[in-house]
This record gives sequence, C-alpha cells and structure tokens, in this order.
Amino acid sequence: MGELNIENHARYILSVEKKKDSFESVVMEHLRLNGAYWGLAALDIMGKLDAVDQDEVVSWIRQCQDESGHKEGLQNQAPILKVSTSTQAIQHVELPYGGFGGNIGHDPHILYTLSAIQVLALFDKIDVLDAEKVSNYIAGLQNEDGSFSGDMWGEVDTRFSYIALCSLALLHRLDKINVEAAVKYIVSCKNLDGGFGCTPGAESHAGQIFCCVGALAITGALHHIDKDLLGWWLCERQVISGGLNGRPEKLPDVCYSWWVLSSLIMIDRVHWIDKKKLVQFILDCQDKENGGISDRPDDAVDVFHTYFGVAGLSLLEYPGLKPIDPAYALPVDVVNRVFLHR
Ligand code: GRG
Repeated sequence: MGELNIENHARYILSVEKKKDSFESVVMEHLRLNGAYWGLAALDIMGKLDAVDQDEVVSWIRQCQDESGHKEGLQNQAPILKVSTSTQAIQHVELPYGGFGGNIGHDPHILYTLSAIQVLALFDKIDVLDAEKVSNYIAGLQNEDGSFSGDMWGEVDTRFSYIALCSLALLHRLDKINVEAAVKYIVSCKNLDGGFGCTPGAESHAGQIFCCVGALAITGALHHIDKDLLGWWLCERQVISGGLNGRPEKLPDVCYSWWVLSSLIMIDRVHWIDKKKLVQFILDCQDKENGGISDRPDDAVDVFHTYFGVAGLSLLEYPGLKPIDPAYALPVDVVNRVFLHR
C-alpha cells in the first residue's frame, strides 16, 4: 500500500493559492472562501497550517463580509418569497447585514458565512467577528417551517439547515433561532430508506445525509435516526474498488469518504465498512508526483477532493494526521478550543 504524501499535498494546496491565473483559481474565484476552508483545513489536519500567513487570510476574510450596516433593525425576520403576480418575477428578501460572500464584493450567502467562521476558528480568530451581527444574518434566513434559505433569494435545502446550526453553534448563538422547528424540518426530510434528501420527499443522497445527521448531532437530536436502517444504506455505498459512492448505481468519489464516513461515525456504524479498502482507494487517488487528490484514480486533482481525501483518512485514523470532528468538519483540537476552553 502506498503512503499519504503529506509534503506534496501541502505544496500543491499552497501553490493553487499562488497561481492566480490557473484554471483552478479562475473557476474558484466566486467560491474562494469555500476553497480557503478546504485548503486550510486540509493543511491543519496535515500539521502544515504554519506555512500560511494568517494575518493576510484574516484580513481578506473580513473584506468578504457584507457590512453596510444600514439595516440593523431587520433582525430575526423570516424571509418570505414574494412572487409578483404581474411579472412572475421572484423578489428577494431583505436581510440583516453581516453575512459573507465567496470573495470580496460578492453577495453574501450562508455557505460562505460558515466557511468564514470555520477558517477563523482554525486560526483561533473567531473573536474578530461581531458574532451578534453574523448570527442575526443567519437567523434571518430561517423560515416559518423551520427550514433555512441559503440567501436573500430564498432557495431552501437541508445543506442550509446544517450550515445555520453549525455556524450558530460555533458562535455560541443557537438561541437566536427556533432549534425545535429546525430539527422538525430536518426530520421531515427523512426517507423510508433511512436517508435524507434536500427537501421533504427528495431522494436520499450521502451529502444531504451528512448535513442532516450533522445537524441532528449538533442539536443533540440523533434519536430521530433509525441507525441500523441508515447505517445499512450508508455501508452499501462501498463499491468493489473500496471507494464510496453518494447514492445507488453511481461511481465512487473520494469526497464521499467524508460525507458517508462522518455520518457512519456519528451513528456508531463505521465498523460496517471495510476501512482498509477505503484507505487504499483514497491513496490510489493521489498525484504522487505533484501532490493533490482526485475524485477517482488517475483523474485530475483539485483542492476539494484533496481536502475530503485527507479528512476521510483522518476519520480512518491514518497515522500522522490530526483527528477531525465528524459533525463540525474541523480538527478536534479546534472544536475543543471553541467549546471547552472559552
Ligand atoms: C462543512 C464539510 C462542510 C460542508 C458544508 C455545503 C455542505 C455543508 C454540504 C454539501 C453536501 C453535499 C450535497 C455534498 C455532495 C457534493 C457532491 C459531490 C455532489 C455531486 O452530486 P451528483 O449528483 O453526484 O453530481 P453523484 O455522485 O450522485 O453522481
């Protein structure tokens, strides 16, 4: 079995950031904050976060925040999709300021808001945030049925429920929202196969399952899950190569090493998969020469798969990697710093 080439992967992640004109940098321009989370979390798990200029990153993150600050009064206002009957145009909802965009000058979205909080947590810098302001933005995205919209345009998805709960927990502001309604909405997305989809009745998918199981773990509501039924569905994601897919009949992909494995750990069923074969699959997806991990062996590498490959190996207790928390998707020492050593 080959080994994880930590040095090359760290060099690869750092090089993507420097090559501003590369294909990868250009296509990631609009989601750079999300990319920063993947890259920096991977570096931290590999013990290489010191190679990054944290002041530069923190200063850039602060510039990604939407903080015109004129609408402080709009707190906890549930967004309502207003459809104009004359034009059928969907109107946006007014929200408090304080969310983060994917890059400087981009519109705020709950996804990048979580990435900002996570990256600041990696650097032990959550305190630079005005937690009240950021949590008001997130709370403003909760709908009456307990679900969350991603931004002012109103799209609803269980991804956003997870992101809201994870962000508010990290900010110690879960009291800003109706947690009971949030849990009820997530449970309404549970399917007969034990899995979860993005909205009620939608197909079970490993990515959405991570979000729902993670959200229920964060809120202490895992009792809503039929662990044997879901564990069975999740362990059936392992295919002959040892890799995991995200739903039946699909190809394996390194990123499901995170979405599936973290869910199995949270419901205490990780021993139902062949860990050794999964480690081998992830190692086979490395570009041993230039660093980076791809979705499947011999494909092109990217930062997303590099992160989820390294994070998956961390969950598999691969030697030399920091342990990662399956619910918060952050190194365990970072989560402990946020919750235990306040
Ligand atoms: C902090 C780790 C973390 C996450 C934040 C954004 C988010 C919350 C979760 C995303 C969960 C999700 C839906 C993951 C799946 C991503 C993915 C590879 C989707 C591909 O879907 P398809 O249908 O692929 O194109 P398949 O594999 O089904 O063919």
